[in-house]
This record gives sequence, C-alpha cells and structure tokens, in this order.
Amino acid sequence: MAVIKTLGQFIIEKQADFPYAKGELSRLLRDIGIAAKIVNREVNKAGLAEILGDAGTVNVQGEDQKKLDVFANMQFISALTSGGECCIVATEEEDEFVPIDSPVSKNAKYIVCIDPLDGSSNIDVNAAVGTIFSILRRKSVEGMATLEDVLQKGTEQVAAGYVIYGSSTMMVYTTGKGVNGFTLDPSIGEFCLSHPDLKVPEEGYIYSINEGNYVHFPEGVKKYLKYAQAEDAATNRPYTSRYIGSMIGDVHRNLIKGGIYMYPTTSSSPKGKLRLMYEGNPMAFIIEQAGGTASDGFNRIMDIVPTELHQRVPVFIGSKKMVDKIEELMKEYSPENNLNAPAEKTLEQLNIVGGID
Ligand code: AHM
Ligand code: MG
Repeated sequence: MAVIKTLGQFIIEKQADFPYAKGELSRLLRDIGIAAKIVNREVNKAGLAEILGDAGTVNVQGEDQKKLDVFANMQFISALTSGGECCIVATEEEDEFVPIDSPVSKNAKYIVCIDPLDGSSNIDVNAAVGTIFSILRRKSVEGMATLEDVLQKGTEQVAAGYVIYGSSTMMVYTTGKGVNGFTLDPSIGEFCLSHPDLKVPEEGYIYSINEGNYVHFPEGVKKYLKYAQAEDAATNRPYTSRYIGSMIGDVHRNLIKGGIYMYPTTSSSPKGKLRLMYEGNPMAFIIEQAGGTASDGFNRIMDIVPTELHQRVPVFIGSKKMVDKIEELMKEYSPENNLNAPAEKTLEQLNIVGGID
C-alpha cells in the first residue's frame, strides 16, 4: 500500500533544501494550508448556507463582492496575522495593503499577495473557484514594511501557489524547485501529496479564452484563434476550446493536459483584466516551474516591474510552444499592444558612453 505524505510532512522534508531556512516559510505555507481548509469547508456548503450571494459591497476594481470573497479574505488575513510570519498581506479585495502591526509580525520576513477567492462569479453555479497566493521576501530590514517592499518583480517570488476548490480540493505550490500538488482527503482533513513534480506538456491542444470578447481582441489574438481553429493534421489542429471562466480551473486543467490560457486586453479592459501581483505573477511562477511559459504577449510576466498594487496585465500562459506562437503573432500583428516593454536603456546604462573599451 502506498504511503500517504501530508502537506505538513512534505513541507518539513523540503525545508532541508534550504539549509539556512529557519522554518518561517514552512510555517507560512502551513498557515495558508489551514486557512484554505476553512475556506474549503465554506465553499462546499455554499449551496446550503445563507452565505451564498452578493455581500452588497464593491471591491477596489468596482466589482461586486460575493459573500464568500469577504469570508475568504478575512480568513486568510486572520490566519496570516496570527501566524506571525508575515508583515504585509496585500489582497485583491482591499484598496490598500494590510500591514500587520503586531510585535512579532512587524519584523517578519515575508509578504503575501493573495487573491482569496478567484473566479467567485462561479460559486453560484457550483463550478471551480480558488485561492491564489504569492510570497515575497521584504526588502527593508526594519520598521514597518512599505509599498516598495510589496512592488517586486515576479522573479523575486520565494513561493507561489493556488488552492482549487473543485470536484476535489487541491493545493498546488512551488518554492522554485518544481511544482507539487496535494489533494485534500476529507476523511482525514489533510492535503496529501497526489501530483508530485507536475510538468506542463510542451505542446498542448486546448485553448482557453473568453471568445465572446473576440471583436475587441488585438489582431494578434484574432490571428491566433484562426490558427487554433484551422485544420492541420500535422499539428493536431483544430485545437479544442475549453473555458470555465475561473483562471485557476482553466490553468490547472492546462497544467495537467497541456494548453494555453489567455486573457488579452479588450476595449473594456485596455490593460488586461487580471492583476499582476495576485494572479499573473503567482500563476507564472507555477507554470514556469512546471516547464511552461507565461507572457503578456511580448514580455515574460515575471520580468515586469510593478508600479501599482492592483496593476493589471494581459496573460498568455501554458504550454511553451503555444505561448511562443501567440508571441510571434502579437509581435507581427499587434506591436502597439506591447504595454510592458522594458524602458529603453540609455547609452550610459549600456556602458557605451565613456565606458568599457
Ligand atoms: P476575479 O478575480 O474577479 O474572480 O476575476 C478573475 C477571473 C478569472 O478567474 C477568470 O479567468 C476571468 O476572471 C473570467 O473573466 P471573464 O468573465 O471576463 O471571462
Ligand atoms: Mg481574481
């Protein structure tokens, strides 16, 4: 009989990969796992409880909040506050980041950016929703951490993960050494290692996009969709289209089966809909660690320098060859869509003027 390994056991085992680690990151991941179990319990009884439905408040992006969004947000903030390993929680549901001003936490090393309940419009119809998190190490060394501590590039993440509350509940995370998935066994209330060392196939045949927005897509995306729908036996086209409308659900499926998830700019979301800090970066870290690619159509998502907490980003993420193809078409047909092009380097920065010979 196979031996079950719980998330807690796995985290402790992996701590040995980081010889100088004092266990703070492990405790932080454990705190997130515990809060996720509580949120899972509520999500699973959503159809029964009165909690279902709009909370009547609107979040910073002007979208209606569902009651479970509010519940999940509170739950994660409270778990991270009492855990003591995190000095700031930045959440998609709050206008400003939440500093944790307790004697233990204010000097804590880590910052957590979190989308507590992504895809929450799916709750009412019993489709997959999830939590996405990104963990950063604070840059400043003392006092209260600041916005500058939060606004770090995706490449600086020390860990990232998601929890999918689907037909079963899973936690998938990376600390930069591959990606592992844990399925919640409700009979023992533990996440158990079920998908070790996940790898996204290099070539995929599934594309996920809200095609209802077709008319508003950049030309490069329109060309990609025509390419995906064209018949070509050699490349296994036409591809299959699958779109749940829950990023975690779509990306999780594509991670396992191969595929691409896309949320480009549209006329109503000229910078894209998804948020760099809560959705783009953590999903990019996971997919890259699984061997895939994450791009804004031109640039690696994790290289984008964030300037605002709730910054949006176009997202093309999944199997490497599929993302390469969309980048090729974006460059050819929609160069004006390159919103995050790195600033041109000056000659001085390039060390050409009076520099090295
Ligand atoms: P949310 O954070 O408000 O839930 O929005 C993010 C979600 C993604 O999970 C999903 O892929 C996308 O929005 C769906 O958007 P649309 O309904 O425009 O297709
Ligand atoms: Mg979201």
